[in-house]
Amino acid sequence: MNLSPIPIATATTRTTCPYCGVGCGVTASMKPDGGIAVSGDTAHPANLGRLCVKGSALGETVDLEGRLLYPQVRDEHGVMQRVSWDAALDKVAGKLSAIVAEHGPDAVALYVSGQLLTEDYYLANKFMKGYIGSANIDTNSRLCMSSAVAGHKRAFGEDLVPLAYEDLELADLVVLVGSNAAWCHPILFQRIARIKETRPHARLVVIDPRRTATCELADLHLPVKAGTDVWLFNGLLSYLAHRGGRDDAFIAAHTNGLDASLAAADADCADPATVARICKVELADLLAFYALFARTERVVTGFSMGVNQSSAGTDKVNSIINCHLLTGRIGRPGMGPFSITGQPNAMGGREVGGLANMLAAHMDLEHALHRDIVQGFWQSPRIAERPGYKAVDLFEAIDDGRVKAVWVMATNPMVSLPDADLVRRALARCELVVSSDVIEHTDTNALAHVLLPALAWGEKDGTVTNSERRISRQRAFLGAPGQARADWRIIADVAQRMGHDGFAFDHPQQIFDEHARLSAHRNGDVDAAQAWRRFNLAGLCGMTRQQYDALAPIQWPVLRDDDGQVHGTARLLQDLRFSHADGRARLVPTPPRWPAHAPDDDYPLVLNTGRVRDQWHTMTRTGKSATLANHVPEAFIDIHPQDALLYGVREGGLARISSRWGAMVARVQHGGGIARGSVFVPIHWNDQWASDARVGALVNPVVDPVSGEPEFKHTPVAIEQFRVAWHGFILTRHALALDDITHWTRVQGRDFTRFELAGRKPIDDHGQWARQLLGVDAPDADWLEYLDRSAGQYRAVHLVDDRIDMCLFLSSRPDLPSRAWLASLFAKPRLDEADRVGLLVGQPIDKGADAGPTVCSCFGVGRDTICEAIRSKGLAQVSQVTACLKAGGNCGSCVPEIKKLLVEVRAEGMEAPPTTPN
Ligand SMILES: Nc1nc2c(c(=O)[nH]1)N[C@H]1C(S)=C(S)[C@@H](COP(=O)(O)OP(=O)(O)OC[C@H]3O[C@@H](n4cnc5c(=O)[nH]c(N)nc54)[C@H](O)[C@@H]3O)O[C@H]1N2
Ligand SMILES: Nc1nc2c(c(=O)[nH]1)N[C@H]1C(S)=C(S)[C@@H](COP(=O)(O)OP(=O)(O)OC[C@H]3O[C@@H](n4cnc5c(=O)[nH]c(N)nc54)[C@H](O)[C@@H]3O)O[C@H]1N2
Ligand code: SF4
Ligand SMILES: [Mo]
Repeated sequence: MNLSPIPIATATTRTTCPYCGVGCGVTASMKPDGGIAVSGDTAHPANLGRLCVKGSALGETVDLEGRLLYPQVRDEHGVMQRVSWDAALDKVAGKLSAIVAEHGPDAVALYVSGQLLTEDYYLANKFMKGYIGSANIDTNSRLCMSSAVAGHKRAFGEDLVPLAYEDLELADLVVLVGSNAAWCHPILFQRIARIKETRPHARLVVIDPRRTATCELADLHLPVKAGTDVWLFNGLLSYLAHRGGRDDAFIAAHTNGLDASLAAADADCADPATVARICKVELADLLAFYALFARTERVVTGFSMGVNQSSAGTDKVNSIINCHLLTGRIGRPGMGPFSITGQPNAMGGREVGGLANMLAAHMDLEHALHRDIVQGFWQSPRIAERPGYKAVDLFEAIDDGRVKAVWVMATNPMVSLPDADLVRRALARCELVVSSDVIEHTDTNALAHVLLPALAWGEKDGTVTNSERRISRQRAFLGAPGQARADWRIIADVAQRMGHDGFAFDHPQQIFDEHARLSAHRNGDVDAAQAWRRFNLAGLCGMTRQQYDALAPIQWPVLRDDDGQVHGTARLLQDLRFSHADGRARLVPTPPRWPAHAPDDDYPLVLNTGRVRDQWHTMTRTGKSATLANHVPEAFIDIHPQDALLYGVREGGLARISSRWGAMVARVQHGGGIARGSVFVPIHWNDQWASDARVGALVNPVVDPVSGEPEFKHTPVAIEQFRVAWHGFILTRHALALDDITHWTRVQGRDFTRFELAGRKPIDDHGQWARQLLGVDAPDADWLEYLDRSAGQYRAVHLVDDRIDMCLFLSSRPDLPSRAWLASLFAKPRLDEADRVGLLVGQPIDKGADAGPTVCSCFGVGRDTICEAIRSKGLAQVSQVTACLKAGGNCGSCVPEIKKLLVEVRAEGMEAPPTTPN
């Protein structure tokens, strides 16, 4: 089968990156070899032409390998069978109708995603709330942005992100709380980094329990004890109120709630020494931060998952916003609280009301007038009247049978929800599990009864909204592969089969128009004062298809002035009119409280989970790219060296961590800037990529009481050595069955797949074992092998026509040869004698042939190459490294790491730093 994407556009197409909430503009065009060339769109205001490494590697992820291309239904033997669209849609519609008829609308649910386009999202929400008549639609944004949404609603009366990216450049102080923006929002972070070059007085403070790449450029890093942010910001509120910085005129004219909030803050946090002790930061550093905040007018406080994903997430958000309200630092250039959104359309989902406790267009489910407005506009037969299940509750309701059917769209809950083993059990019990996805084999799809193939990025067409409320078009430049259909169309197909009108669309522009009209519907009417909302797309109503296709990125609210001119809004709240009925903002009392579960003797460490630079979530798309696999090739458990000693685990070896909910195995590493008492594990790896590295299985399912967002960053765990008899790895051009191997992990290479292995069962006959595993049985095969039984080392190589076909290395210890060097042999059309000798010796014969683990993914520059250049050429600055090796010269995501290497090489007296095997 041809796995190339199908071009439909001849010219360059301007579209938007499908990964993070920065929302960078991308241009895509065909390369002469049939591949897709992707570059940054210089005209897009979010990135002005820059892309991070994930965006730059998009072209590597659009092939059809692994794609879900046809509808499938599980047969009575549990085997997936390809079926026609009619059969699949009839099955979904028929079964949903039957369950609703028998058990009522609340017995079915949709679980959707911030990776849907606004048009898809709008329709899913309309289908569920207006036609099925239940609010059982929740989204993975519950796991991500819901604390920010709840915090905004409490403070502002509406879910508003007041500022624009430009405000970060106008700020004199940027505070990043629980955000590793250098890795997770790289282009935004580079905008911050560049201000420091042009305005050296500007300051960056990072508040994170880990010393992340983001801290490399910070003037001050406060390594707070996990979960203590509310103490820190209550302490700041108290400091500002009593020692200077408060804006009494603003407080009197525009806020409520000061007294109660200040009383709550003063009660526990008035004394900085106490706060410093609780937060485990140096008192001098804390006071330096408080004083800097107090004296700097233009402050932006950016926050992300270290804030939201907490059992006190909403209070963390409000404790931050309180400080901006007390100082009146909102609605003006260069200042304000700034929720940094994760997914490409986290914001679009909020606009259409995709959460189980919201209605469409920023209206409230629990408000009778709002329900009337929405139902009247939709002319729908019903409207949900009470909130549905939030994500974690939803899967519990599936587990105990209250919900009997779930349709999952564009998310992978088997990996990304807390207590993920419960999710497995729930889905296995559920009468009907439908999954709309673009990839065939995912952990969630393995449990689905019906798989519906959706169009992927590059094929789909619609709009997304980024962190600064900017609506941008995603445009198709590839044709629909196989029988894949747009998500909105699949929803409309099912709705219509269930007998619902209101879904007769044949282009996303019509859906966008309906969404825009609803946002303006009775918005600001005198007889509907309680339905006034900032979210308004009046200026985008009635666009023609051509206008929609040509839509330039624009920030909402989008209004039309008296001359008919359409204009967006860069900065909100300049008029200081908040969306509460009295027009005022609220300071919210946030009495501090500890995370739900504290470590104890059985589970003495705190598990913190998050992202690495070059992977996206459950790796269904980024996992395909060899460029992106290099930076962090396998899952790891980052632990402080002293804790490693204490618990008997060793860097480079395997360890098992377990919690009351589940367990996983990964490689131990140091160097992630982690404090004692905690471990950090990336969220990305799952059953498609490793035998046992799904961290969601361990995460406690405790949620924030207001937002329902899970406590992803704080689960008590235990760690122990994972004992094995041998370690090994394979690089191969072929598929492999590894069912009998104790532990494995898979890494995408450019011309091969790499497997890291470890086994419990000792191997007797290495040669026979290796030939069987690799499937090399021909007696005349070009097979080289070497065994040193006493050292416990074995190496085997299979060549075909002098070209390397596969190689396997085993050792009783995890001290195996460099994979980077072996990978380079796969690019060679034939191996020479030196390569063959090197293979058997287990290291390159030429000095310098080993680049080490990749630091710069854009130019493929390894750590050893960089360290060697620093040493031999006496380099002292990142710019010199870039001039010499190009590293760091494209997307810039690796600049913090190069900086660190410069320091380390010099500090260690010309020794390269140790790392895990690459
Ligand atoms: N490379 C990459 N980029 C991404 C994504 C991806 O998968 N890969 N996903 C996108 C999505 S959906 C999201 S939501 C964003 C997430 O972006 P971020 O929120 O920046 O990323 P995380 O790594 O989840 O967590 C951020 C930091 O919170 C810290 N933290 C943990 N506990 C606490 C605490 O109690 N207090 C404080 N102050 N900090 C704490 C962690 O140590 C971590 O460094 O990234 C987006 N961008
Ligand atoms: N332990 C831990 N867990 C976490 C987090 C954490 O920090 N720690 N973070 C949470 C956060 S913030 C988030 S956002 C979630 C993300 O978690 P998920 O949403 O589960 O992760 P993804 O891998 O992005 O899943 C997207 C799925 O949709 C598919 N897909 C891609 N494009 C399309 C499309 O156009 N249409 C359809 N129908 N399918 C598509 C992909 O193949 C993939 O299977 O993880 C959450 N889980
Ligand atoms: S920062 Fe990177 S991942 Fe995020 S939108 Fe831009 S290019 Fe895409
Ligand atoms: Mo997210």
